[in-house]
Amino acid sequence: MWRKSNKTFHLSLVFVCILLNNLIVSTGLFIQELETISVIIDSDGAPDDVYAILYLLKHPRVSVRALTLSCGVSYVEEGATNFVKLLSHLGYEDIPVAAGKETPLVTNHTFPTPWRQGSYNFYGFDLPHTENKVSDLNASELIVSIVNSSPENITIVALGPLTNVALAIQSDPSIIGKIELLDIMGGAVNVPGNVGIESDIPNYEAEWNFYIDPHAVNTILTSDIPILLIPLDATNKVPITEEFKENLGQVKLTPEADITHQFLIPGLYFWDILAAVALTNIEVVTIQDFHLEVVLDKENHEGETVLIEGEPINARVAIDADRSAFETKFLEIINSVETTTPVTTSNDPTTSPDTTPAPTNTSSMELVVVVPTLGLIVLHINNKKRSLK
Ligand SMILES: [Ca+2]
Repeated sequence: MWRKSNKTFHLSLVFVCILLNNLIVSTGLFIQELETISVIIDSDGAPDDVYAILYLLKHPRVSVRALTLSCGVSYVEEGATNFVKLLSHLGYEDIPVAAGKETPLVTNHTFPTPWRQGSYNFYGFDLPHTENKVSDLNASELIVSIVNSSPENITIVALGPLTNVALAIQSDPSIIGKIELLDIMGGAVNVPGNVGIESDIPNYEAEWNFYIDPHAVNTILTSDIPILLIPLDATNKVPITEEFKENLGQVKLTPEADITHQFLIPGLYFWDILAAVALTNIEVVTIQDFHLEVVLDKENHEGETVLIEGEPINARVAIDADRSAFETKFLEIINSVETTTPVTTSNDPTTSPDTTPAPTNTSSMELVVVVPTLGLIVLHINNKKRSLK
């Protein structure tokens, strides 16, 4: 009798396991939720970079290993200092911040000076003083160090000109094989650029990030790094509206949501944050595979993205975006309330004797899955996170 009951129990257990396995295979849900993406964020310190960074910091599947500052909207030293303060304020002290090269590889292109000067006071966002410092390594050195010492491949999210990433792979080409993905906000493939319409520079073909350092773009496009490109073709579909900002102001529950609300500028676009959300939820964009090149020095076309037919594919390109799906996912993450535990480890090779970057912190989240035949399944997922001050 005992044996029969035991056998029945085991058969039931096998049945449940098969059912769960089929659910996992058919939906991919659990596997997707449990994968962690190890990320270095290379940013040019602009206001829209801020909430892209906050989204990645807050996402339960993303482990941010470092933040590096590229030449771009911010001056690199000011941008790096701003981000050290921001990370300290939010409890992410263990994530190293490094300043990059102040100028592009070859050109003397810059964003308009008044835009750059906003970095002197972090665009009006006041943050408390911190004793934490910018890393002693420069940006490309930190990228190389972290990629080489990481036990798993690293994804780089590039939210500004690609100068730092290009310098990193030029200084150590062996890291190319250890870069899982380079997720780039930049370029304009089948749409006009935004340089000429936002400045007195007569270049109407290039997007700003590609315009600033076309030689860095060329270095990346001619490497073998897997590229996900989020150009203006997709970001034009996600404008920042007064309605979105007003709605966020009414529902914000977290410091990250509050800071995002302060940095949102209606009339502009969700440029960098679309690249961040597409990294975790590719369904918010429509992808086509292309061979892309970039114009280096043709007058008034520097940085123009050129699509070449018949050549090997070198980039997965977002040509459209689902605005509603994007906004929903963005709000879901930036406004999620989680339980957290304190930070205990450091990722900065200049301050930690451990050369293997560890996940930054831990927290737990609950993934609630409704299965008609089994009721609720609640998974507790350990993840890196921070303690909010
Ligand atoms: Ca940016």
